[in-house]
Amino acid sequence: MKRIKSLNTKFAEKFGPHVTQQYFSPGRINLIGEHTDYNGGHVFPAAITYGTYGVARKRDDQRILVYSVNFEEKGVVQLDYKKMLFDENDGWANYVKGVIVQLQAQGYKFDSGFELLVEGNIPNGAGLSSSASLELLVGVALQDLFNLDISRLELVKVGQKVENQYFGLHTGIMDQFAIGFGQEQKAILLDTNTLSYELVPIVLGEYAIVIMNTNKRRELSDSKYNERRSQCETALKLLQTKLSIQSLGELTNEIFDQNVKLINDETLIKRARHAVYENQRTLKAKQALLEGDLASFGQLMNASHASLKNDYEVTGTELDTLVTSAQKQPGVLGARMTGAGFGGCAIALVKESAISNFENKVYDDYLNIIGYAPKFYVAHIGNGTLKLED
Ligand code: GAF
Repeated sequence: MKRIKSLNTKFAEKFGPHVTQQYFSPGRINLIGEHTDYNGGHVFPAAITYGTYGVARKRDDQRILVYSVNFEEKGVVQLDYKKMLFDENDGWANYVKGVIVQLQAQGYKFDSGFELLVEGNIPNGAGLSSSASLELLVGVALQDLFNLDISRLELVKVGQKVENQYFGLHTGIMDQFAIGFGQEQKAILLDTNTLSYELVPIVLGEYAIVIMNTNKRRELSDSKYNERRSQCETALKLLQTKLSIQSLGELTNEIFDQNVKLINDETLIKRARHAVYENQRTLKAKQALLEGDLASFGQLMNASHASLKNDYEVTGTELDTLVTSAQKQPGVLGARMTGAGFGGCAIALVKESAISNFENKVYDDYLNIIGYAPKFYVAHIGNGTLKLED
């Protein structure tokens, strides 16, 4: 494989010629089911073929040396098992530390240092989960190098804990799960309440999923994300004064509507309504995909975006501009933002023969309104994190 060869060459330049192990960890898109994963609802993501590559080897001493081709300016970052606290100066390498800290907390031992070189081709900060991709890459590499007896699900949870405890971002488990368990041409319907999941074939016939990148840098998104989560938790507590439920994901739209008065705050009602309705839409979307009813799937995508815009308020001008333009183009069945929102990417279900016209038209609309260009990628659905054989 050409890429492995070039990564090994870069590894040898940085660390000397050694026998190495190679890994790949994908990014993800979410087809539908947004901001439902911390509300006990369903999500419907898939791993994509963009991702993070890693080359690693164990050292004979205790030194940890890591290098990212994407952050060359950082050079080789030296880490120390005894100094694993977050340090802004370490930049991307904090993810490596976060994974080590979580694994150590669970009793896993590292009997030596290691070298790791990574290179990713997930568009940066685009909401396609470059961070979860890196977390799983590091987790799987360490599992392999140090023969750690840890299951894939535990590694997925380690990744989530890195976000929650190391970085203080109260995310759900969707991203790490999609990246850890993804399969070629399959979407994952995950019940975040039980962690049971179903792999659903993505059969799109003459249609394709086009990823549209706003190229908007995500600002303040972390605090807004955490705020949305705590608003949902407050709404849940108010509903629990009468309903015996553990999460918003247990509610049907009808039961929510009948009890909505328990939530005495307009903003909280909107947040909870999104979580409940989006969960129901996700279940319908999975059924539509299974039945090959792409028209209904597209309608559900459109409804999802409207709810994320009006009730959850996580879209913003850039995502709305892309999605509004996308939805009115010929050959489009539906479009919506994907991921956390506040910038990042949207996806559209587009007839393959119409893609080039679609991209031109959406590009022009976006440039006219926003003042800078968006970017497009056709999504290919690939496998979860794995060790590569050369
Ligand atoms: C981010 C989070 F990491 C996920 O857990 C999920 O909540 C998503 O935003 C929104 O659906 O990607």
